[in-house]
Formats: sequence, structure tokens, C-alpha cells
Amino acid sequence: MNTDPSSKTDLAELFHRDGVALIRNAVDDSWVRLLKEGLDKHVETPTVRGRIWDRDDQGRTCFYDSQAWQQIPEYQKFIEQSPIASIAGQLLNTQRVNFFFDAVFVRTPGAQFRTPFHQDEPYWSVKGFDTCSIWMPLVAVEKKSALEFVRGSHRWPQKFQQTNFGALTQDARDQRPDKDKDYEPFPDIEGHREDYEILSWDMAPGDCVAFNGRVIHGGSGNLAPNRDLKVFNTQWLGDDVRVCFREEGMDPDHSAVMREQGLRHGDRIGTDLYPEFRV
Ligand SMILES: O=C(O)CCC(=O)C(=O)O
Repeated sequence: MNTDPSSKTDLAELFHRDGVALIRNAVDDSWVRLLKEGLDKHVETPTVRGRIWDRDDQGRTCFYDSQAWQQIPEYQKFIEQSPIASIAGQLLNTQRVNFFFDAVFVRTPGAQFRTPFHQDEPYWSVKGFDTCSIWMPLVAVEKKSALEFVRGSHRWPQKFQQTNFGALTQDARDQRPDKDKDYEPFPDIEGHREDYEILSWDMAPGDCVAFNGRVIHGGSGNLAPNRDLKVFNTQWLGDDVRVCFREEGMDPDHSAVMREQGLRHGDRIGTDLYPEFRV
């Protein structure tokens, strides 16, 4: 693993301060190959949660799915055996992390669709500061097409109305009820890019970018005609995170499976669904 800051402590501090950290060569080629094999199977046999987020008039698509690790052995092996859990633990400054879920974002060559700026935590069935999502492109991605982050926004105190992805995808599962209308309107980052410190990087397979679930992020897409984008993402939970069933909607909504497992609002997350790693 090759990190820009000079030590592991520096990296955790940077993650804590900025809400995002780039880690070059986080995993080696064999892990990237394994995930690509898994992804090829996965796009052929999506879970019930899989959907095309966007299809343009030239047939270019952005496919999204989540929590496939229990049916894709390659993903399970990566989660259980690669360095990824210890990277999450290191950034969250803890000896134990729970795996939350995996997600994939697959864009066909030239796809322009850009993910709207948003925060992740307000959509999740958990709440807490100590979260870490690890976004890992399995193919090279140019800075202009990579995920973008508003530096330090994980510490902003406001509660924002979040994007209703259902308005974009027309998919009933993406609809967000209008329950956060008393929150502040989401800032127009795209329209005022010069007012924000926006970070993104050219990335190679094996690099990853880790980010806090509260940091504002979006972009990605905007691909050159001959470039596709395949991203494998894992989410990790640290010490202060607790189960949270939200009125304003959850995506992915884990509340039903959590309740089946006996988890209640306010519990520390656990069970076989969210395996714990000592790191
Ligand atoms: O890759 C993308 O386009 C979106 C990624 C994202 O929003 C996330 O991982 O939370």
C-alpha cells in the first residue's frame, strides 16, 4: 500500500480532517482481477436490488447494485481476506470494524451520466460519524470522470435535503419521501464549483479513495468515448455507529432485514449480515 502522506497516522488524520483520503496501490493486481471476475458474473445475475440508474439515447448505461457479497464468492473473499478491512480500521482509528455492504457502479464506454452530489449517511439504515466507504475503480479512470468530494464537508453542521434519486431513475425503489423538507436545501455545488474545494484524482486499478459517509460527493461519469468505468465499493462502520430507521427513506433500505435479525433502532450493528473484523 502506498499512501501519499508519510505515515499511517498521517493518513488517518487526513481522513479525519478532510473526510476523504486517496490510497494508491491499496490492493494488488490479483485482488483487482478477482473482483473483475466477480463483477462479470454479477452484471449477468444482478440481485433483486440491481437496476439501471441511467440509460441515454445512445444506449449507454450506468448499472447499480448493492449487497451482492453473499452471492458472489469473489466479493466475499475480497471482503474477508484482502487488506480492505484493515485499511478501514486504520482510517477509523479502531481495532474492530463491521462490514456494512458492497455496491457496484458500472458505466458503459462514453457514458456521460454523473452522480448528483449527495451525502451517504442520510440514506443509510445506520447513523454515526465513524463510517468509511472505499470506492475502488477496477479500470483506470481520469480525474474528470472520477468521484469528486467537497473537502471537509463531513463536518458541516447543517442537515440537507438530499437528492431524490427516484426523480432521476424513475425507479420506485429510489423514491425518497418528502420527509426532510424542513432541512436546508442541498447546496448547488455544480453551479458554484469555484466556491468549494473539490477533490478528485486520476486513479489506476488498485488505487482507492476512502470517504466518510457524511462527506458531500458526486460526479463520476462524463467518460471519454472509449472509456468505461467499473467501480467496486465497500462500506465500513466504526465505533459510534448505531442502527437508525429513518422516516425520510433509506437506500439501500436494510430496515426489514435488520429487524428480521433482531436489530433495533439504536443497537450497535452486528449479526452475520454485517460481519465484524478485528484489525
Ligand atoms: O460511482 C458513482 O458514480 C457513485 C458513487 C457513490 O455515490 C458512492 O459510492 O456513495
